[in-house]
Amino acid sequence: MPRKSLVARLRKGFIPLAAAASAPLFFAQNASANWISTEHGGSPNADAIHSLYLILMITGLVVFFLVEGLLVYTLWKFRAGRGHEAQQIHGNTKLEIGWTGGAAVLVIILAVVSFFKLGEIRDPPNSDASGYKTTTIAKDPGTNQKIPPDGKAMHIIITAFQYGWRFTYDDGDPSTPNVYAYRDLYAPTNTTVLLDITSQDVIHSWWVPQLGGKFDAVQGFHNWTWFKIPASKAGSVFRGQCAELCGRNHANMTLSVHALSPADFTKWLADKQAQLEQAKVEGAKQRAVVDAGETLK
Ligand SMILES: [Cu+2]
Repeated sequence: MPRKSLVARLRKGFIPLAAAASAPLFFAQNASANWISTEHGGSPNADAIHSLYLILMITGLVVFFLVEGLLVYTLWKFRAGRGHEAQQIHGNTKLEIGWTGGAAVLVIILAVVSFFKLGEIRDPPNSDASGYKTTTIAKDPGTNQKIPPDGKAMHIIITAFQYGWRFTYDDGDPSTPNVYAYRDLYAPTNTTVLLDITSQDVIHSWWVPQLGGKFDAVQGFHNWTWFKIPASKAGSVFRGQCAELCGRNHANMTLSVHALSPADFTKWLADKQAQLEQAKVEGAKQRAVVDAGETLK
């Protein structure tokens, strides 16, 4: 086979091959997220991440089109033509100082804007008066914990494990048992929820894109973050996924955050509490059977 036709064939085959390889991406909606920016809408920290992302991306695009546009213009303007060669231009001190200084100023501006935005992303606001009842949070020194200005929030302990999530609703009262749930986290709107993230085995990572950034779950260590779902999102479900490869079932380590109005949440919590109490009673009955020496059916 002549060499030329092989190259031509490869070239011909490349486009359909590339198209076929990238086509599945269009069906993986979660992989494409928001197409060009981050997911948001469930919590002010996610919104702040999104707006910072847009500021950086738009600035980057403006610089890109400015530089590439100037390059294309220069290629066209100083090109070779009939009767003259392409112009060869070397060195322009003013211009070089200009674009070096300009780029440095731009980087400084972006850094300052990012630091201002960091507060919105990291610092939890106060709960609303219409939110679910909050408890005073005792600050955990030696961690990255941030607490709202009034020191109050709802406290949920997230324990990741191979392969799931346990959510413990800490009511701040050591004399009553805490309600807990797996995989589905129910949360009240208008309420600042502080998340205390840890793991009971390997490293996992908490990530619900619409509710904010990603946080590692590490055994023996506590990572803190927060969310505050607006009232308009009551009834919404936010999907999440472990974002740290943690073993063979990592892909199945999904979770859902269900937003409920504070009234609905109070009801949910009471129902869950009753279910757990009932399970304890049933457990005690089964234990009594075993203790009596009978066989469990
Ligand atoms: Cu995982």
